[in-house]
Amino acid sequence: MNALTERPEAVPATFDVMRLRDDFPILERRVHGKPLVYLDNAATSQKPRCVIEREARYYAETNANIHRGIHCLSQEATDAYEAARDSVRRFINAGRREEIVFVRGTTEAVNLIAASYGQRFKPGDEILITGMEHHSNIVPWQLLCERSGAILRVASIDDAGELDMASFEQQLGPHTRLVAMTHVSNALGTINPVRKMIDLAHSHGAVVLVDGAQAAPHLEVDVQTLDCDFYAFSGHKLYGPTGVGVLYGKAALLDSMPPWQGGGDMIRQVTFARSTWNDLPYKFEAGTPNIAGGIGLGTAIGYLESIGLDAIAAHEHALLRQATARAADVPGLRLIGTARDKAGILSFVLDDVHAHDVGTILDSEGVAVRTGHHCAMPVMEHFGVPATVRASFALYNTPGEVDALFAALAKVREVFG
Ligand code: 7TS
Repeated sequence: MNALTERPEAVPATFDVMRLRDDFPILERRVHGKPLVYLDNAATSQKPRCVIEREARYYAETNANIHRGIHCLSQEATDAYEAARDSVRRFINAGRREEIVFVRGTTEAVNLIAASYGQRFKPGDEILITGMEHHSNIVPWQLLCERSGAILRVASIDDAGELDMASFEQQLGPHTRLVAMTHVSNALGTINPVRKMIDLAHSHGAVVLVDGAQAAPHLEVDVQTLDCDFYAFSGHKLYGPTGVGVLYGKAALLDSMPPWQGGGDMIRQVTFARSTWNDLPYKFEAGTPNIAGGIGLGTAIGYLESIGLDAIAAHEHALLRQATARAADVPGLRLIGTARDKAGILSFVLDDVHAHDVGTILDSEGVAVRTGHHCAMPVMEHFGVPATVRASFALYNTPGEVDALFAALAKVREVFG
């Protein structure tokens, strides 16, 4: 699958899911005496041994602060951290390494843009988002609107959970300064036609931030082909560590933006009268970062590249097809999110059983899913449900695990009649 066609190819014969599972120590665990069936990957994915070992090795052999020591360990740590930045650059095909800003995660990336780029917003300026955003791509804009007098607009979604393109086009106008949309919806699985949306936004002179939290682990992302201005994602959903993520920004834009946090590393010179800023990307990286996390993210990216995003996308899509077909046979099951282009996310409700009760019974069978509003309350409101059950797939999930999910759902039916 790639960002342009968004159509999965066949799973290549070289993709051996049972062999890949051996890379993930946690998958050997049992939960409540049952084998763990981990289907909560949209919340966070499990970590391959190479990532776990890389972080441990960093602390055991290299640990030092970066960008400041002349001593050997500090230089080695700096080299490893900066090599991870190069891996990220290659992974999303950014043109320059200065365009890769390490942050804590997608949430922090969006807040960075709102705090820094947002300083130029004036009363009457408009920010356009979609009706399927995660709270982290809603609330920072609401805060910015309160500060600046800007107006938040929302393009609606339809009952399949697809973006209403007519609404999107209608909401774009001469006052639209920024468009921020998710690449893949975490609550619905919808893959948005981001390339087209970006082109439309640009034709109205707006800059575009893509929330790639749910896309980067599952689709090939090429920020130059997309021509997005900003792209954000989190390491922990990408088989990497928690507490590290990425903000990609076009160099000219990042250059034009003020820092958002002050402190060490982000300055060139400090006097009590005034300070000047470091070059990109360090201008946006105040203080000691998550060094081990950044290095671990670089390892996770190497791991993903060794398997191939196309193969992963095809495998996950096959699981989604299997699960969607099985869901049709479960009495009272209503799918929430039936877009034509979907990533490996199956969100649903059972007509007479609360999602939390479903989740609890699934957990007792060893099946880990997320239940709730998935930090996308407006999506729940659109579909008129308080919560859904969400199974989300990763590269290590198997057809047998999809069967286990539906066997556990049959238990729910037994309990609730
Ligand atoms: N954007 C989307 C589309 C997300 O799915 C998430 C996290 C975020 C932003 C925020 O990412 P963070 O790493 O900064 O927290 N989504 C979920 C989820 O679906 N279940 O738990 C977290």
